[in-house]
Amino acid sequence: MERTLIIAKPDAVQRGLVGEIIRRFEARGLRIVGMKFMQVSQELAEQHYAVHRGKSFFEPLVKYITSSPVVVMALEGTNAVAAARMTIGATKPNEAAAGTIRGDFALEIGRNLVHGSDSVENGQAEVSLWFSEAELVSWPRNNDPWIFEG
Ligand code: IDP
Ligand code: MG
Repeated sequence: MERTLIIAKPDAVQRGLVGEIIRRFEARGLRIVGMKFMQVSQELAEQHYAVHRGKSFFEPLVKYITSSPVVVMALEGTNAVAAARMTIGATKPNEAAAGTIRGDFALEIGRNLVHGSDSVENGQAEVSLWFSEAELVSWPRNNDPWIFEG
């Protein structure tokens, strides 16, 4: 089953939007297989955002994600990566559609509330970066047959 890594970033935690964010992914049908509240280290932030190293926003981005605690989740489901990205909305909140998390709750790119993996490959890699095997739970959900056809 496809997996994606979701982070409710520091602004989401500080603004009390964690429940609202989790609610949207749960309602979508994605199955939670890992979740934790944590302070992100400089090292983990730099690893997670390694692809952006050298860009003008890299340092502010690392500062943002390490500025205050986050809630990180591993979610599973059919097309989990693409579905979660649609639920999150465009990177620039001013371009994010109404009805998406960013489109409903955010205004600026540097305070865009949520991270979601951007490819199936990165979904697997990011879940492995943020969670140990022992922190991930594979479980059958009672309503799976009403969400997953196959
Ligand atoms: P994504 O989070 O929608 O996948 P990415 O392009 O991967 O977007 O960028 C990672 C994060 O870096 C964004 O969510 C945003 O917080 C921040 N970011 C990206 N581009 C900029 C920018 O031009 N200015 C400030 N922050 C940016
Ligand atoms: Mg990205």
